[in-house]
Amino acid sequence: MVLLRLTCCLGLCVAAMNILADNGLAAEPMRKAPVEIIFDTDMGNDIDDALALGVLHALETRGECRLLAVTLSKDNDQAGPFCNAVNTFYGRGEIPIGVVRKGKTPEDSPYLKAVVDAVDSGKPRYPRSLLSGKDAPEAVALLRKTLAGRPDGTVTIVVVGFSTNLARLLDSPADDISPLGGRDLVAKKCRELVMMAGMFTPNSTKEYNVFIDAPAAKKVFADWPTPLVTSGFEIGLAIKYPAVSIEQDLSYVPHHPLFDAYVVYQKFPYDRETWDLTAVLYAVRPSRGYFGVSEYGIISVDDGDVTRFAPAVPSAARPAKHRYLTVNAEQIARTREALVQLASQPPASMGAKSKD
Ligand SMILES: [Ca+2]
Repeated sequence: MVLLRLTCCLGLCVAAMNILADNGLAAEPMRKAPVEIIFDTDMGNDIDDALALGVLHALETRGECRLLAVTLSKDNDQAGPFCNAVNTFYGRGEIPIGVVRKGKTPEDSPYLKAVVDAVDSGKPRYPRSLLSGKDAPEAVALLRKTLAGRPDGTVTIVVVGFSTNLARLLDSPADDISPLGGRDLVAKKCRELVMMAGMFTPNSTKEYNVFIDAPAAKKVFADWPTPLVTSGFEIGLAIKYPAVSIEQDLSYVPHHPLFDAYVVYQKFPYDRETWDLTAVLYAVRPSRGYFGVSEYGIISVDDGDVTRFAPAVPSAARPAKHRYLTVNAEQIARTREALVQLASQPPASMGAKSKD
């Protein structure tokens, strides 16, 4: 009898484990090392970059990721200081910041100004140590230094702007930082690239992060040596961040940099697509079922700067390492809720609990 019950119990356990495995949950232990993240952003062009940085800080506070560096693909001197101010707000002003030189979209951004130039009683509203992008290291040098300093196969790069810095990284030569050229350094140190880029629907058109620097995007899709997952335009489009969360959930402080940025980006109140937020959420929590993932294939950029996905051909010489995210109605609701909770989570110093 005891043996029978034990056998049944084991059977149920196996069944439960199978269910967990089917949901992708058993693949990860309950506690694991934080995901090591480099965040490459065109901060200043759209407000979702700012919320995505807030989400990363919340996930780090929860012990789920570690933000190693922030690199900018928007060539504006306030982009780096804005990121430094947000990092400082969340208690992590020491996170290194690298900036692009001779990059795309140098125009000023009202929301960068709203945070960087904010002054109260003669003092900066949002303290920061980086006063101008001119004082920051160049992005590719910082990418190389950051990768070289980490164990092999550990770093996840999340790019939510143009591929300018990543394309230049691939082409970077051996130097004092590393004896490896950029592509070999990426192959050795990077675990995965997660992008917000492209569009993967039957009537796809060209997408901003791709066409603003199409040669760079083409190079990354053609030459990036690690697995790559991208959140296409249609994913963030389907999941809107609610204005009510900006209006009410960030009021735990008199002044919040994400609030100040959000309300000047467009006429407030407005809901905004979560393009970049979806990429960071997937990068840190790939197995939580927030999204579906396509089969492996090869993504390329056509002559019209539109992304094209080709399923893997088993006999092909080129390995198929590219996937894109999908989302259904249930996932849209659940992912939006997760993003709201994360983007509005206070800094650790204000009482947010770390898992540790
Ligand atoms: Ca962006």
